[in-house]
Amino acid sequence: MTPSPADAQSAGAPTGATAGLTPPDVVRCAYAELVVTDLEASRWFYTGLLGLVVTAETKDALYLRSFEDYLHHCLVVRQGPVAACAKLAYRLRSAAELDRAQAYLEAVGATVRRVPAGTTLGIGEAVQALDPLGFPVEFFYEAEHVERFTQRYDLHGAGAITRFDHFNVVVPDVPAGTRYYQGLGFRVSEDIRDDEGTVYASWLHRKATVHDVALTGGDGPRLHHVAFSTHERSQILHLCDHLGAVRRSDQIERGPGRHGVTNAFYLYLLDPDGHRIEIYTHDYYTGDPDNPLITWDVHDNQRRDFWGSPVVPSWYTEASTVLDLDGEPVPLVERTEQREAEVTVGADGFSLNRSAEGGEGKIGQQV
Ligand code: 4SX
Ligand code: FE2
Ligand code: CA
Repeated sequence: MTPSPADAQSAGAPTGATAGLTPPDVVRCAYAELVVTDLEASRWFYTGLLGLVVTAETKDALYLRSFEDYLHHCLVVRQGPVAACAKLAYRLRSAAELDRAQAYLEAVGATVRRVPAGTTLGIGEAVQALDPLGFPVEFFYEAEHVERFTQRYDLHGAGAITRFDHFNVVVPDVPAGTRYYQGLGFRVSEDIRDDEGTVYASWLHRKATVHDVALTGGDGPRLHHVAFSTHERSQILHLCDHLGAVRRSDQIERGPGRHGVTNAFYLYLLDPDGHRIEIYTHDYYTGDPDNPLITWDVHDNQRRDFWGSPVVPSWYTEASTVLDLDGEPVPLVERTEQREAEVTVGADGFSLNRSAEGGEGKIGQQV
């Protein structure tokens, strides 16, 4: 961990097309829409295992919320021909921000459309766009309020999901993606770099947690994962036990562990279509205006797992296709810069723990 470059937060100052425009006031990441190929298999995963609450259900979709949600949903799971991500939605501070969102996205060259209330069940008027990074995004304020189940402990299972936490997206050019989100008013909390100036990943936030969105370097646009938070680590461990008990431990992709970046306790699951779902807890408060940026060296073996556990190769290579506003897959752009899994020997777990001593990584000794 080294101090960050002093200019890291100012890099997103609006220039060119957005000069003079005020970006929309984004409160937080709010919900994702995933296309799945077997709704019944997904129903088991999202309600039977994760315990998400069904707010509404149609012939081909489930509208799900976590125990703290009072908005209609934080996840839509919709049946379709091919597994994909159909939407990443952000909540605005008021309905007046819709015009700002539309103007801003048009200025950065996005394909934008304004949709009336009810276009998505439970959601008011919205601005939808294929953003400059190639992702289907939505900005909304109005949404249907439903009962908040915070204290319905009679309904909380041992693995209760409290909140929606973040999106993680794969983009070929992390600095360009970071500048785009900074222009939208997001602040960088952490990143992963090397000495030659290559940026491998960055984490950006609007709400006072480490992130609402993270950018992972790779062929993109693709969705890397969506993350839900629990109150406690024990709830994450229970989900592992639950999967073991039903002989579905193969749906555990990575973890449980402690992230270096964000400090969060984590678990990555694969839903029945291979969409990656992270369960996350214990990151830290970032709401002060001078929250310090943390930069990790890509060779620091504790950056992605604080205990030095290897990252499985699939975590670096696999991600979900994203759809454009017409439901067509968005073509991939290859990453031209170095890839993290290549510069860290093997997939991971082989790099330096104590770089000052020039020592060997803990697992490299064993092969
Ligand atoms: O793998 S990392 O420790 O870099 C990491 C990945 C940290 C926080 C996250 O939410 C994540 O997905
Ligand atoms: Fe994450
Ligand atoms: Ca490594």
